[in-house]
Amino acid sequence: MTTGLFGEPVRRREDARLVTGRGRYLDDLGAGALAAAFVRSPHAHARILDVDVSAALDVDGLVAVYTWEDLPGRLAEPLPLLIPHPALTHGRTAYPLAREIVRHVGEPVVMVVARDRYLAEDACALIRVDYEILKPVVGVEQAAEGVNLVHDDVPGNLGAHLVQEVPSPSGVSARQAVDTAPHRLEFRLDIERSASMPLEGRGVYARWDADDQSLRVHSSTQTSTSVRMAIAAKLGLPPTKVEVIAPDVGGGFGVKIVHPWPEEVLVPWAARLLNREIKWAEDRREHFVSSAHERGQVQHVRAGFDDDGRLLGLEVTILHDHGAYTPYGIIVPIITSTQLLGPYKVGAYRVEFSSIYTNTVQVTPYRGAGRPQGVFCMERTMDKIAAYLGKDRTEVRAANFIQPGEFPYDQGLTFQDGRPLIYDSGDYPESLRMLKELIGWDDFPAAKAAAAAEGRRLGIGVGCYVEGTGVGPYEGGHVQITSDGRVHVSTGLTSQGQGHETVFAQIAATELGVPLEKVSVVTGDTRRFGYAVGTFASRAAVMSGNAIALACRKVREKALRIASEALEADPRDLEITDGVVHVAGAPSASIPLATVAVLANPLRYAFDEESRRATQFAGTADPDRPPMDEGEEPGLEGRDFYSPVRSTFASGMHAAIVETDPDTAEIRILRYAVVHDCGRLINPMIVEGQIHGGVAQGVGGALYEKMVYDEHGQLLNASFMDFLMPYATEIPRIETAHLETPSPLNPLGIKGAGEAGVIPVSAVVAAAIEDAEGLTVDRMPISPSDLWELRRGG
Ligand code: MCN
Repeated sequence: MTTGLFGEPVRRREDARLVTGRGRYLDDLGAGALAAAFVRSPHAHARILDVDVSAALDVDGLVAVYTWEDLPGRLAEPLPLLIPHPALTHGRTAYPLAREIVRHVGEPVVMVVARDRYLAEDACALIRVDYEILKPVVGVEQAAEGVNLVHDDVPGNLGAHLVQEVPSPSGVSARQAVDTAPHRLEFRLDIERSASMPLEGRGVYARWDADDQSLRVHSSTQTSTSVRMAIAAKLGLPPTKVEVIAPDVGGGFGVKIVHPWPEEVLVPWAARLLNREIKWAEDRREHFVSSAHERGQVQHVRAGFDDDGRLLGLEVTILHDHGAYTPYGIIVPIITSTQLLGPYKVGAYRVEFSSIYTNTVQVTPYRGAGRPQGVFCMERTMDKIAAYLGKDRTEVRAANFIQPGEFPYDQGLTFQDGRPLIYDSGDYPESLRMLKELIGWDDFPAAKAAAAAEGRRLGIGVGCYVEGTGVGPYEGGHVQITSDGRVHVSTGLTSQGQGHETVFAQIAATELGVPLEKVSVVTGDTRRFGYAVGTFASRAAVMSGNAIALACRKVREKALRIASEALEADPRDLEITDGVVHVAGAPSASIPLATVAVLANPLRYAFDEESRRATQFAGTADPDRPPMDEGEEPGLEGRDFYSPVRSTFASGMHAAIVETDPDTAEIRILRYAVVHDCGRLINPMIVEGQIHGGVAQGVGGALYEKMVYDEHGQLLNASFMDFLMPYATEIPRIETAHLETPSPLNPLGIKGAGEAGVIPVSAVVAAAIEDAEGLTVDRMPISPSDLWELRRGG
């Protein structure tokens, strides 16, 4: 019986290779290549007066040194602003190498190419850059005062300002609804900066083929096709002369969607100029100070509600710290503001954000992308309402839920892709019921009281979220069945550890009726599939999954058509089982797919006995027909694209039980439970793995991770010695249950799952700490010293 089909918890086939050291990451490639290294700004804000490279020129093994003045044509222009938005009136991006002004510590100023990385770093150390230090702008609230400017031509450091207002059905504004509600609350939330911290940093390796006048670039990227377009545009090459391949990628978590990174265009440019292979692999400090951060926001909330805790009006004002540049536009605060409402119906809603420049590392999306901040806001609101009214926290949430019969549900907002934000399916009351059962919500008060009798402090918290996933515009899949019966699947988006080799194989095996082990999958290689968007926004399963299914259906139809001629049967009576086409109910009337693949090509190469025998079926063809009918193509292959009308909305609910130490304020998560709904599950084990990883990352955001800048714009904790991330020892066993409400929007009924785990964790942990301590927690993360201060009234 065929196993490993859609819905089965198949083990990840890529893991054996990856965990036994056979993965090929960027820095495993190009052993003999020259190395690039960068002189980066030590100042947060400064004018470059002079760059003196003379001492570096004496370094044995130095090949080239470049500053902005050396960059030709479009390479000398600022990097692209990838997602413009009308509200982003003052979008700014960096030059690949700084031109006159540096705007954050870590900005690249000089590029050095040398025989190896040691020599390149030695040369960097000998380059003298004279700076005139300018006033650094640090801290979003000070920056918003606009006394000192990050960009001279951006008054108030205000990059963007956007208001979205959804009045009540009867036309009442959010302000009015809050002002006239029976009860009101106002509060402020502080969310610190964190960052994607893939264990493998960014990296690029480029080779120029002088004969073919083409570039082959390997990049540790989430978006190989976009990197290709960007390199082609910046270097003035036709895209057909640039191939970009994502090798194994050791995590991305958002930071590797930016395209191109300065290094990603500079290294290929120098490779062509010098006609040499060149590689750059980011080190950890570079990752801290020259890639991207996220999360940092200050949020003010006004909420009005009735006696049952129903939200009648909600006003949220967000100050978003955008760092020095906006390569990804204002996507993060847009996501916060539009997905903040979660699974709830709110009478009237108004959200306003200001996106503020500071002399810190730029902001681009990090797993969850603005949603953890939004969920923190909404879930803190729910908890505060419950506390105010003296109600159970789950009861208040349930009072506000969108009900199962109300889908599709239009929140009246515009999603980040410019389309209306309409939830497609879900069952929030059932999720909450399952979660309460899983964590033992109703039994907790007794456990808490028993612990208290022993002098222990336990607390429980809950948090809900809805996540728009599977954003367009499209993704494609190509499927080929070869004459050995193997199935080759390719899709253009890349993989960073999500298990795509396994799940896409499961989809193809199911659609085509072939054993899983017969299917191989290639992702992220523009030589194999040149049209793609990329892996981010929990979109691969929905987008490439459906595209591959559609391509398989085309191939299946062709296979059945060819087999029906061979078997002299109606194609509608045919089935494919274990790679063999047979007449339903008559397994002996059959033909292997391998043979069908041979028949699909009028030029019949048959290398094995079985296929050779099958070629006799050629004799049944009409002698008056050409060997290949008009419109027909040789081979058993096809490709298709999937383009959704709008995003599909996954959802979930988490609960945690924490214990806080009365003496040391240490915070321990004892239990963590998740109910998750990503529609039909392709592989429950992989989804659980994604949720576990996400929750672990969320625990980092809830308890440990923050970028600490001083008033000079120096990042004080730019190393793994100082920037705390949770180890496995800090992560409890994560209990997971799935609810499957299929999406009506796509053929497979799936929704995304890749970011879900991270989204509500800070809200849940804060709520649990509050419950344990009887304090208010309005910040994320919260460390033992923060808790200590809160206890002291700080
Ligand atoms: N899946 C499934 N059934 C569903 C939905 C998803 O079996 N109904 C499977 C998918 O087939 C896929 C995985 O779950 O193997 C995640 O699917 P999806 O939600 O489509 O997310 P993507 O594959 O698009 O991955 C992107 C997402 C994001 S946005 C970040 S950030 C993130 C994440 O994935 N970065 C990761 N998970 C990561 N995991 C690893 N190991 N490394 C990263 O950098």
